[in-house]
Amino acid sequence: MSPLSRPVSLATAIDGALLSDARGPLSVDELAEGFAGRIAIVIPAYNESQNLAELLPHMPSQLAGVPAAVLVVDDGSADDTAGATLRAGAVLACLPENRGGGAALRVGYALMVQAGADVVVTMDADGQHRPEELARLVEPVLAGRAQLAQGSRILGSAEPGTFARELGIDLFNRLVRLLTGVVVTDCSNSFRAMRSELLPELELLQPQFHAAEFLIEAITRGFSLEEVPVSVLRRQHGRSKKPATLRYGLGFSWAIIGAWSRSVVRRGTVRRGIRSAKPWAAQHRST
Ligand SMILES: Nc1nc2c(ncn2[C@@H]2O[C@H](COP(=O)(O)OP(=O)(O)OP(=O)(O)O)[C@@H](O)[C@H]2O)c(=O)[nH]1
Ligand SMILES: [Mg+2]
Repeated sequence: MSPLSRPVSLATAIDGALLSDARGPLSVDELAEGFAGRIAIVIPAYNESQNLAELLPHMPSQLAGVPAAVLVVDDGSADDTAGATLRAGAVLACLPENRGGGAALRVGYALMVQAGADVVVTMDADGQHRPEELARLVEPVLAGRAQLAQGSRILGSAEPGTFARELGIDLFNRLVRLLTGVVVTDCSNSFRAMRSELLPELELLQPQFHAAEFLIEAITRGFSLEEVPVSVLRRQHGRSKKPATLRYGLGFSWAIIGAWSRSVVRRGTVRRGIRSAKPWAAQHRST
């Protein structure tokens, strides 16, 4: 059977994602060939063709001797994000309509858990995260010191941003620390690496303001965390997908409070012997 005529029916099972690589459509089972036992680098991308064309050729094929492979999740880009992904030899998950970066990441997590990836790394498509730092980022996870390695521009470096952005990062970190009692220095940074076993345990709901929700879920469920110094550069091309400052600030704060409130309710229900639901994981298992 030619690769182009391979069935895609299984691929549509996970949130309608259509999977492909440079050879043609892939099924979820075939995805395992490229990702099982490996480090999966999951990149959500919305209208990032120019950035991906520059970023993807620099992605490593192994980190500390462990093979690595890239999955780009594109939901409804109007540009050639899909073509840039496939031309660079990465695997593409395409969603029929735009759902937000958090929703795109959940599809990536579900696919990588199903494909049997060992470690999942998330990074941005816009060139703000450096492929050269991936090895340093995954090191605590590969060494078994932490289940989640969180990149921190505060411990590392950041190209100067707007005052509002820097103030926001500081306030969000303080809020996470106040609510969870854990010191994190860069809760809005989605450059992170994790053991894939942790993913089905998390209740992730945010379509857009997902970075801190993920962290709070991991912390409040007792997963071990280590921060790693990383650089955050300026976006290379195109425009930020973030909403205006005030809406972003409110949305992000609400996401933090929401994730923390759920953890408080969960602690109560677990004490009473009731298991909490895990929407995306349950959906993923039922497919
Ligand atoms: N698939 C998908 N990816 C998205 C969506 N929104 C944002 N992203 C990706 O998520 C990553 C981060 O998005 P950005 O808009 O750059 O947000 P940011 O890096 O936090 O903000 P800036 O510092 O302003 O660039 C990029 O790779 C985006 O392409 C979306 O709706 N769908
Ligand atoms: Mg960005």
